[in-house]
Amino acid sequence: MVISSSDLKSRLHPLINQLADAIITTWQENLTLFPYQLPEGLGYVEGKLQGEKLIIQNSCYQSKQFRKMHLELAKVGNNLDILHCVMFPYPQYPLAMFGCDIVAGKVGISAAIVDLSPTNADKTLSPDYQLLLSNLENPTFQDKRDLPTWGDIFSPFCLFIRPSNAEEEVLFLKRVKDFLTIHCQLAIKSSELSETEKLVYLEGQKNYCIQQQQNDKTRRVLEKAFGIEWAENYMNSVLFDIPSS
Ligand code: BLA
Repeated sequence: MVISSSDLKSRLHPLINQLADAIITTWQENLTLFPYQLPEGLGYVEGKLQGEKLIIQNSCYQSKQFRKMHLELAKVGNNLDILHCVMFPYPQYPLAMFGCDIVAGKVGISAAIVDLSPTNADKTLSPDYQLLLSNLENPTFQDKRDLPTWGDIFSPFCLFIRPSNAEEEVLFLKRVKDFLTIHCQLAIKSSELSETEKLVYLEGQKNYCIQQQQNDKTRRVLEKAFGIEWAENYMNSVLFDIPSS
């Protein structure tokens, strides 16, 4: 049986389902979207090497300010549901990287992370991001998680939690929407940098991708279903492709 994309979405954890809708809606409301062509054969993939079947469903767009806006939904057997989202700005705009990852297991969500990560020379969010983010309501979450060492790319506003209950899931969803809206609004207002400044942001994005590629937890899930080489290629060309210009 061929499982269509809408079927996959409805079979995922409700927070993932709602967040996927919220991301696409926020993009549509704020930006003019154009399709982004992922490498051949990597839009929808199913894999099964050992154990459980992994289904991956990608949606990918671009806009004036963003080279690539990627939303990925994945299901590993009946055990693991995943949402992954990254927005790669064109480096000529002085924008942060939006990133979000949710991992839900049988007993609920184990990891929910969202950040607007700086890619400028001093790896600090610009004052406009800082002001808007500081002005948001900032609820406390009971179970904050520690970042791995490669997570030095994230900003002080990074939220990494294990939601403790349904209320915290809703609060996380709200915070992701707020981060996204701020990001899209700053994107619309941003003007282009000089060639030299652009190179700094390009370097920052490369560093972001290099660090994210070190996430062994992501790599292991992909390797188990598709093999080492496939996982390496997927991490380098779909999840965290290093921009060339
Ligand atoms: C953690 N990511 C994880 C975990 C799994 C995945 C299984 C462990 C969950 C846990 O510790 O509770 C798996 N994530 C995936 C897979 C994909 C994915 C298979 O996206 C894609 C197919 N990861 C991102 C982005 C961020 C991110 C954009 O893709 C942040 C903006 C963060 N994921 C992230 C972090 C961890 C994680 C920080 C915890 C890693 C650790 O504790 O070592």
